[in-house]
Amino acid sequence: MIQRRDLLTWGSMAGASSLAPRRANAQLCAHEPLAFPGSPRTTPWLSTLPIPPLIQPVQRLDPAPVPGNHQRYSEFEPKLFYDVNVQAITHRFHPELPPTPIWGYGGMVPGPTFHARYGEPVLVRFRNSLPASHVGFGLPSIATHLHNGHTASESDGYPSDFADPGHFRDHHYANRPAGDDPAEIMSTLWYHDHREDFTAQNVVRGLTGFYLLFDDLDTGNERDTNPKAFRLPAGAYDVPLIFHDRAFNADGTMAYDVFNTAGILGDRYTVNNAIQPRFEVARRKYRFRLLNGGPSRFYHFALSNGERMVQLSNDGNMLPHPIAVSGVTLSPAERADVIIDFSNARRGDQIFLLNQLEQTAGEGPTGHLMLPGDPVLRFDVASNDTADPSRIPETLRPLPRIDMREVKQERLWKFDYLNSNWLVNGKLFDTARIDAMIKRGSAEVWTFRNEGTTWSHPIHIHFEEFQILEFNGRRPGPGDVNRARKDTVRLGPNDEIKIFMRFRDFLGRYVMHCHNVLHEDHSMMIRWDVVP
Ligand SMILES: [Cu+2]
Repeated sequence: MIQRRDLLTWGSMAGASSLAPRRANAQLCAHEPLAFPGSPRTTPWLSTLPIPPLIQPVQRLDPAPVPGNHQRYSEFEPKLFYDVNVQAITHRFHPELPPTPIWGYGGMVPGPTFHARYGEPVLVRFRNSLPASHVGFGLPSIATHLHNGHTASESDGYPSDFADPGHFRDHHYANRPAGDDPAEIMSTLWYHDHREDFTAQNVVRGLTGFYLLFDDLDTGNERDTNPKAFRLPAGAYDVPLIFHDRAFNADGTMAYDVFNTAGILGDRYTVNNAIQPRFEVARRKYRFRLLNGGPSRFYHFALSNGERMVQLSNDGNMLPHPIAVSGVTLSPAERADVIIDFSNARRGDQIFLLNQLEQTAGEGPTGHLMLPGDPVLRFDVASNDTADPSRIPETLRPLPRIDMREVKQERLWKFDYLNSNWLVNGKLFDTARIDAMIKRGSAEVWTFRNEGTTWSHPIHIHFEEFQILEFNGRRPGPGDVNRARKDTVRLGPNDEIKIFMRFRDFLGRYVMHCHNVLHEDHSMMIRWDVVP
């Protein structure tokens, strides 16, 4: 008999599709009710998948940026400047729903996608043009975090570094690997709001976007003639997908429960902020960048035709080698780049991307798989064939070495709940209290322990990636997708995870927090500082 706990541990999801169906009556083409009942009816597959446009740089920023506000500015002098105006607009999540008020970077949801390159530092100005008189959920005050950029503290979107309406904040992204180590190069990042106490509301209001990094191996060119280039599917075949579950009021406006401090589950799945869209695909390979945008739902993604996907990365980090998987589990903020190959599909086939992970209101995922699962996105296999010069390399990026002699400090972080608050080591977050002082140039071992019994906490550390030393006493083995660099790790009930990380390059304050953003806001977060 399969125990519930077994399903919550890493790696076991891969074989879990052989479980007996829990909901044998689930219909792939019908609307599946989720945990937040009451959204108006929507017909699935009416919308085509929206693809956020690429952001374009501007010639100059006015007023000019102040180099003295940034660490190592002249060393990583920005080559490109971007101006992102954060605006209140309306958006249609579905053709059968009326436009509803949202906030968008550049006035769109998701915000525009960055294509950034290593060795090409950029400066991004986020301007707050939100209405100061806003009514409803969300606070018109922004702190933008590039998750998980290797970013100087003052550009990292520290929760109290916010800009109110009429103000802006400049973010300097060096686009330089941690410790100048090529093994630390990242690929799929995203930017989102991190305003103290209001991250959940502002993210649900729409403040998210993709930031994709390229380098000499992952070049974004599938016809690259450099023999070392990965030549992964690129251009129109490299598709970012952000998943949310949302709820709507009877009048079609977005719903939110400001009194919920545990976790909000919507009854409509959106992909790139369209409810259950369809996407026409050619019979070839695609790179999909899967991102769980939250706020609180966990997913296990699988394909309705039973085909496997090839997982390239875990969070923003390439694996040492690609791994064929039957499904991908993502907690809020986790990412996975996967290859889906449609070359064996028949013209006219409809293939569904399914969420199979069961989660009920007020709790984390149960660990049970719903079979066949909730259809989230429909792939329509097109009638015309397209050339496919892309490939899946055998080797991606080696893992950075772990040298335990560099470890100067071990720390234990206990995650628990008391009286509507979510605590770390028994404390609420305080922007002014330093919970860990870390010497630059050192490494540390941290242990995360979940002392709760119902919620899984996706624990996210800013700035530096970590590697899992032990998951409940067991080291991830070769072929395990969690033998990887990570920036967010799912800490299930009673789980204990031990990680290794280095602290390099920049000084200042950062945070570690639960990325169920309702827990983050109430107030499961700590401050840690890198000091000389
Ligand atoms: Cu949590």
